Amino acid sequence: MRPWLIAITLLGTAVAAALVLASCAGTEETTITAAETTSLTQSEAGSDSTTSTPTAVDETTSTADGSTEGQSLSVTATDDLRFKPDAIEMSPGQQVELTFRNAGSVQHSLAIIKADSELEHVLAETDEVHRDEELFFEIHPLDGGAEATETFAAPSEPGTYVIACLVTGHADAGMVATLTVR
Ligand SMILES: [Cu+2]
Repeated sequence: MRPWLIAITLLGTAVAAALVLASCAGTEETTITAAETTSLTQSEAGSDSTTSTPTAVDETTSTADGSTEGQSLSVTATDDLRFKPDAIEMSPGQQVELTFRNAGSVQHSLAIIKADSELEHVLAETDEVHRDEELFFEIHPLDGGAEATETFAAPSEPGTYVIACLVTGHADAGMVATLTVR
């Protein structure tokens, strides 16, 4: 073998070895990065899900604590006959600014029914005057896309109240939510 051929062969081997080393190192790095990314994603996802729950609790807690302060609430009605959220809280007698938004296309209303009333009784009541006595608060039916904001004092009696849409058939179909006063 001629000296220059040996040199090229050695060089070739060295380059090949270097390439193998480089690719090994590259693979390891990629693996570590992928593992780190995975663990980061998991911890981020974990912290997200743990922070989102306390956030919701915090809102409820802070509003429940601020019994002397006013509270702003927003409730949305949808055409699948649901209120979102389907459970709200108020402190007894607290000033509440309630924004009711109809995100659907048909009419929806929002009524808060007294704790000592049966929902079925209120819905079956044909005498409007008598029925109004059962209602603690009502935002009359809004057209689809409409929004109304009203301020009122929360019930002074702690307990569970029913929020219902009084558009015919809606509450019966499940368009109810819960108001907890405590
Ligand atoms: Cu409705």
